[in-house]
Amino acid sequence: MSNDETVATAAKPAGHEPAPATRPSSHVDHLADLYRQMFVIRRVEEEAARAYAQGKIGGFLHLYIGQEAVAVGALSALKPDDYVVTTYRDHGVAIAKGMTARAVMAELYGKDTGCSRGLGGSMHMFDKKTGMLGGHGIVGSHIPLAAGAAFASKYRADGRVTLCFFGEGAVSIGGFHEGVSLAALWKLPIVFICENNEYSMGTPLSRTMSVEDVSMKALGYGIDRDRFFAEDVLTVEQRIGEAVQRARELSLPTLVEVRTYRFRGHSMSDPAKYRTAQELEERKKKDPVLRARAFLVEQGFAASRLEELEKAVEAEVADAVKFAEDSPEPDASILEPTTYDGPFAA
Ligand SMILES: Cc1ncc(C[n+]2csc(CCOP(=O)(O)OP(=O)(O)O)c2C)c(N)n1
Repeated sequence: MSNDETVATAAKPAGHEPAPATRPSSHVDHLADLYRQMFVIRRVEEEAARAYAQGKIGGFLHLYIGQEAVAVGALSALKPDDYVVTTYRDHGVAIAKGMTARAVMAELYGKDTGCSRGLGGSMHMFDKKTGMLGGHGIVGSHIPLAAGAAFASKYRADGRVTLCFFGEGAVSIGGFHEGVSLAALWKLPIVFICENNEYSMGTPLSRTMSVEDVSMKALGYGIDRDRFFAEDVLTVEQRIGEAVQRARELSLPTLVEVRTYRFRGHSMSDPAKYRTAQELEERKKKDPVLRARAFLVEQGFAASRLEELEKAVEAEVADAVKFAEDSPEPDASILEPTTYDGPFAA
């Protein structure tokens, strides 16, 4: 299957044009910004893995390393006040949605300065300000929630679009079908993005689904679909952008299957023995972060600017780690108002 694989949809039956060979400088600057975001995510997670190994981060830690082009490309197609809902593999989406490396790292460390005041940890990145509606730990459970957010937007006519990310493991779960069914029925402004990274924990897709083309599920609900590889962040931005436009302008949902690959285990405790070293090495050759970097160089982005950009990212990430380490633990008194007397208390 090539990187340009295109699935014809009712809204766009024609094939997609390949990206132009050279781009004007504003496009190069745009690519540089996408690369910067991916590099921040990569470096934040590498530092998180190190801190986890040192026992500074507890609980689960599901890394997004290898999948960065999906979050960064997709969220680049959104407006700032649009909504996003995702799974426990949420650090990349959180940063791409505009959350700071500090807020994410401090949450990972369980500190009071984290986005959820250290109470949520890795799987519960949440930030009302940026429209980041989580971070959800139960596979597929957030898909109806995302449909609900999109319903609210339609009801209020606020023009917002919701992006909902999930893994291919969620597609056989009831919540997926409930969410997609309602979105189709009520014509909700939402894009369902299945990040097909080939494994649900250690189980390959071929052992969980009779039809391996996840996007085909859209046919059963009469909605548009798309399917492509996510090695090039600009491709992701363009293709998700088409679905976002359909949601915003026509209030129609789309199911998009984005083919990707995670370079680390499912979580930090997974040695990933279900795949060969050779398979991993082959996939690393298509690393979306390195690919964007190489493309920038090819497009004439000055080496000095690249060095400056990468230094700034390193400084931002080092600052986030220091911030998390220096921040206080949440005081135990936070448990009472968040459990009994908070805004949701009876
Ligand atoms: C309802 C439910 N069942 C099982 C689990 C345990 N679990 C956590 S992640 C996961 C695999 C999900 O794989 P996938 O949806 O493909 O996402 P990926 O981890 O590959 O990003 C499972 C079974 C869970 N969290 N929720």
